[in-house]
Amino acid sequence: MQTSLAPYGYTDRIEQLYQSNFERPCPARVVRVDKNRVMLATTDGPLHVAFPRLDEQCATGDWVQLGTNSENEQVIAGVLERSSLLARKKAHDPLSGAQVLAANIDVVGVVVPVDRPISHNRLERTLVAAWDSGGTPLVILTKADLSNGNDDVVSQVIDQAAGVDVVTTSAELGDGLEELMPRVIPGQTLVLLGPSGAGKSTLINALAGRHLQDTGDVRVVDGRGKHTTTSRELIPLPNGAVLMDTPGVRGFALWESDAGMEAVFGDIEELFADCRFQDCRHGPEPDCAVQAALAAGRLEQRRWKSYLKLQRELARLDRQHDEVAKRQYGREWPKIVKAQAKARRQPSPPG
Ligand SMILES: Nc1nc2c(ncn2[C@@H]2O[C@H](COP(=O)(O)OP(=O)(O)OP(=O)(O)O)[C@@H](O)[C@H]2O)c(=O)[nH]1
Ligand SMILES: [Mg+2]
Ligand SMILES: [Zn+2]
Repeated sequence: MQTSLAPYGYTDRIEQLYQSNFERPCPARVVRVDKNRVMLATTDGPLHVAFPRLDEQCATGDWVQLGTNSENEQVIAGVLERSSLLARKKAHDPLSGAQVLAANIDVVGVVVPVDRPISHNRLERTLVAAWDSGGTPLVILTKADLSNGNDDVVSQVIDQAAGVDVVTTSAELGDGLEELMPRVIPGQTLVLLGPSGAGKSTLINALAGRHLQDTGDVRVVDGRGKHTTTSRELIPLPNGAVLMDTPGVRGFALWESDAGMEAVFGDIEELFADCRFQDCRHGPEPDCAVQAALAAGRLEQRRWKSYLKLQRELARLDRQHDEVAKRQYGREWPKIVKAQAKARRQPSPPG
């Protein structure tokens, strides 16, 4: 096997993927995407290339095929099929589509700092997106040394994580690192997601055992805080695992969700089967299982509201997709809708 890319997660599986797609594989992994150029890890070391003009754009973590253009410059000639993809809706632009945050990640670390009140809404959203990415979510509590012995925070998070493993760390004290490390085995990629100042870069430095990423005090200048990390970047660890540092995100607007909503809110969706009416809207209808659970305190008001809000957001997105497709396909649109509906009715192939 080609080993010089091993620190960036080049495994037998990736090698086979290249061999089945290209006659002459020329592998590289996207380490960072800047405004006009992309930094790659190649078999000959780091390489900067222009942002590719492909139908499909590349993201940090992508495996790409290198080629040359007519001027004999090295370029990205193709993007390999992704094993997982973390995306969110682009901010401030309702129709602009998805922003791909990271590709080919095995573990999605949802970083929750315990030095401030937990944002349940953010945690839920990030968990939904993590499930939908195809990676395995892992909740990482940070700054445990600043929690004032507040076990409440930890138990609240465990409660909300709905079966996702929770690891408590303090980069300051070096606590929890030996618990975290076995979660990312050699060849795997772990992305860290969380608010600015959560300690993502500090944790990466602690895991790497040296200062690789700049870290910074949390300064609230304009209510937006100050982001120390400004781009998503792959960082190889000595044990052969790969970490991805990301800039703190303020919000996490969902893109598409199916498995994610079910994983995080499955207990709520199960209740629907017990409502008297199949089309119950879970309001004033008689014998509504949701209202009964709320009244009995078996379902938290906050979680129910949060669920409804995310569903509305996803429904709005669906309508927007439809609008865009309508414009794109014009009169072909009704046919496409029918074909899609038919495809959905058909059982998916085994495997
Ligand atoms: N006490 C304590 N402070 C920590 C710990 N981890 C991080 N910090 C501090 O928290 C601040 C922010 O840490 P960063 O690692 O820069 O946070 P970040 O999540 O990378 O932030 P962005 O890059 O802006 O997204 C720094 O001043 C760190 O020294 C910890 O475990 N304990
Ligand atoms: Mg950072
Ligand atoms: Zn109901």
